[in-house]
Amino acid sequence: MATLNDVSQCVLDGDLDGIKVLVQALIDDGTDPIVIINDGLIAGMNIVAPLFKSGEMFVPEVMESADTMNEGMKLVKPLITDEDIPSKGKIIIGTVNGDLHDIGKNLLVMMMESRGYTVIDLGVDVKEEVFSAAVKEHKPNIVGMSSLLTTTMMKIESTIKQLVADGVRNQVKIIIGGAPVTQEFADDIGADGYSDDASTAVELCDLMMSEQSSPEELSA
Ligand code: B1M
Repeated sequence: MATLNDVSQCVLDGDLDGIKVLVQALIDDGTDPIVIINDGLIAGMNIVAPLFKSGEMFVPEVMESADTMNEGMKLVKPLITDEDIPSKGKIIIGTVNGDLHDIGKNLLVMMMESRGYTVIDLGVDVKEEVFSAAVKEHKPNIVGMSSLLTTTMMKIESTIKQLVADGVRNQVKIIIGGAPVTQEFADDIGADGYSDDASTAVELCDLMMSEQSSPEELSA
């Protein structure tokens, strides 16, 4: 008989075929879909994150695990309503203006989603005003910006300036990352947080959300 531990292990192994069989078996056995998500699928990704951080898993393996989790989610999602899984918070993510690199950003998106965040991925080459319009429209808790080029790093700063000019800077926390970005740079340009890898970025968001009493307070 399939168990929740088998599901977690399957996510860890990135076993796309196995996950469908296991999740369907648990559904057929009458296991609560929310339990399958929290104690099977997400629990599996929670094992992946520290292994990636410690260098015991690499980018392609983490992506396979995230794909496997998503494959399992496809089976359980129709059985639940959105209200059944409260979002941990909303985050807008994009690679900044002029920059087309998205592998690290996509990894971050997958890890954020697997940790229960609602993620709005704006993609690559995201202009300053597009970030700002998205903040106004979606009212996220956090904005994440990725830059991989020394030539586009300053677009993070110009995006922050755009948010200030449009009066929405204080409604969000801002985290930044990408190969050329440093904590010192983040401090200089007035970002709220910096991380050099995707799993620490998720931990940083968890910390920011725990410090944030309520979205209403941030937007006050
Ligand atoms: Co480009 N590229 N690239 N490239 N590329 C680099 C970045 C480069 C360092 C290579 C080199 O010369 N050694 C160099 C930049 C030099 C510099 O600015 N100092 C470079 C260059 C020059 C260029 C072009 C200008 C080349 C050219 O055309 N002459 C061009 C620019 C295009 C553009 O963006 N306008 C270009 C193009 C490309 C490809 C399209 C071919 C491809 C991108 C494909 C894609 O992303 N879909 C590409 C690639 C693949 C790379 C390298 C080889 C790998 C980047 C990568 O995906 N790493 C890269 C060299 C390198 O980094 N070793 C290079 C894996 C990924 C998981 O890591 O994105 O760093 P990374 O993400 C990490 C952390 O940084 C962090 O988490 C991730 C890990 O957990 N992180 C965040 C990332 N974003 C975060 C956001 C956060 C928090 C953490 O909060 C919001």
